[in-house]
Amino acid sequence: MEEKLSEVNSMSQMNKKDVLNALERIAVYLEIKGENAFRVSAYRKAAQALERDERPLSEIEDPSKLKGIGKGTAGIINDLLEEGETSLLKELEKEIPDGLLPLLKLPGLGGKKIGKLYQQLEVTDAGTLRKACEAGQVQELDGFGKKTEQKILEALEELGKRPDRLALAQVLPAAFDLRQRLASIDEIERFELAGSFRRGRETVKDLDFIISTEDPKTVGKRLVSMDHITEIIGHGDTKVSLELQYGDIIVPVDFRMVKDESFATTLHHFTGSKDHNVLMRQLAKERDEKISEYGVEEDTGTEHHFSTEEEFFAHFGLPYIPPELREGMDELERYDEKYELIEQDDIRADLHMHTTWSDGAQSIKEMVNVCRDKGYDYMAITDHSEYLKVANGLTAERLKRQHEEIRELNESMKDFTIFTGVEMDILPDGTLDYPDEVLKEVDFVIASIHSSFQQSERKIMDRLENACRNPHVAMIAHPTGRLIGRRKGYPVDMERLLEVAKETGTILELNANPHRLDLSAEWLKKAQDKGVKLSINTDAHRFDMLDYMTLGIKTGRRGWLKQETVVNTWPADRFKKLIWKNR
Ligand code: DGT
Ligand code: CA
Ligand code: CA
Ligand code: ZN
Repeated sequence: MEEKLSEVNSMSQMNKKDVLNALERIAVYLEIKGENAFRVSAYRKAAQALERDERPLSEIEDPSKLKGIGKGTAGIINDLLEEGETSLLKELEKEIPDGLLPLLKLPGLGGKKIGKLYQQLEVTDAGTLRKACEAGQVQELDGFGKKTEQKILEALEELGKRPDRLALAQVLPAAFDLRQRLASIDEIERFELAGSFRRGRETVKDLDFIISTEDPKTVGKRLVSMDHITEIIGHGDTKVSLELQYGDIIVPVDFRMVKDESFATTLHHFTGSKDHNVLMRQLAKERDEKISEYGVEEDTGTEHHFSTEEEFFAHFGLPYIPPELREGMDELERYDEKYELIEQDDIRADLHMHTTWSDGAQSIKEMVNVCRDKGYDYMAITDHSEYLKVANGLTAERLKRQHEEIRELNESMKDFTIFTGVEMDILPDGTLDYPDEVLKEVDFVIASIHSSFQQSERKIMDRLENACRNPHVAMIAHPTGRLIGRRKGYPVDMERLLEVAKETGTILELNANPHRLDLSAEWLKKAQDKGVKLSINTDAHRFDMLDYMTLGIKTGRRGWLKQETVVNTWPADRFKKLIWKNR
């Protein structure tokens, strides 16, 4: 399955979060420049005023009328809204060295302190900061000391360390870009991205490309002269290993070049997993055959080549085992063509997404159009509820108005259904953000946790259970709240949650955002075995994020999900019965 992810950040209009971020960036830049505190705080105050006001930006006609926003800052806000940029920010970006912003991540360093380092010691990035620390210059500055200097050095060390594995989300730009480039190299006959990426793992160590070509020398030369390369690790006749930089992420990539007759076997070998390969080799051995990267050899010396992986598996009397299942567990015995493993074409709806009504970047109509283009039959619009102020969550009143608009739009379409919905916060005390009188009018109510992650497992479970037991709640979104490689999530007794979900008929989500992939494949498997209903959704905040569905499907396949388990593969009327039953 190929990802169709379009370029990230394409032409999105600014939403409230973007504007708040831009104002904060201006404030930080001014601090670094050493501007007076009054001017700096004007931008922070403006951001706070916007954040406090619960209307969407489109409804705030004159920001200067809000308390805390002056004429000057209002002008900047209008620029941001109308142009998506402002000359002030652009000038500051030009003036202040790029390398200073990452230093904000170091503990104890804010805009003011970074300003001192920049102005007095000419620090411009992590490297110059380290040198200044090592020379003992930092401890001499006002407001710094020996201890601070030591702490900064230690933090720099941590910052410089490469993580062992990269989250899927971090390698997507590289995967996307490299696929395009390989497609444009004439000497390449076909290529495929193999390894853990192809198997759909949440994190990867590197990317592995398999390339078939008659002219590996030329291809190799073209590979080592690409953009983004920071280091050539190896450059041989059949293998090129590179490190490429995308944003602040360094991605190691292996390219293996083979003749086309060996492509399928090589692809299989480097798709792995290692454990799956061990199983295949055992199987071959029982038949007095040997699998190598290049083909299958009988003990008579005859070598077999295959033009596809299907033929390779068929040689051993096996069906085509999807890459997501190749983990060296029981896939060889357990998988056959009758197993209705979820696939992209089964998906008829996306049931979790945001619009400009809360913190999304596109209007309802724009999201609807993209979902229709994808060939879906139905969808749900699920903006945030009132509690999530940072995301401009909807009051009951605004929710009602939005749903009127959705119903109207729905009336105008015969072949497509838009369900009204909401992503409602489960509050820290376990109560829900809207009363039942509001919820009973909504088709698809999602409940989710965005706050008080530090609570005990017991408290968290009370919150989740309470939500499941409300007859109007149809689904729990991103059930653990984790962000891969960044945040563990809140403590969940997952066995218990599966039981409650099963008992109450609550759907659990597989959130397809590559930072989340929540639930994980391991829990999906258990959920399905227990008879819990699941749904794969993108949680898109921009229309290009609706493409994340493909990544969700991959994770679902790793969890051996069947089409029937995933409710957004059901026809619209069957889905509608499900969400309205028992209410
Ligand atoms: P990772 O760690 O995310 O890069 O995971 P993989 O699976 O992509 O691992 P990688 O890049 O080291 O190797 C790609 C595949 O090549 C791996 O899944 C199976 C195959 N492979 C690599 N080394 C061995 C080996 O020593 N024995 C066997 N049987 N297969 C191997
Ligand atoms: Ca790999
Ligand atoms: Ca590799
Ligand atoms: Zn959401």
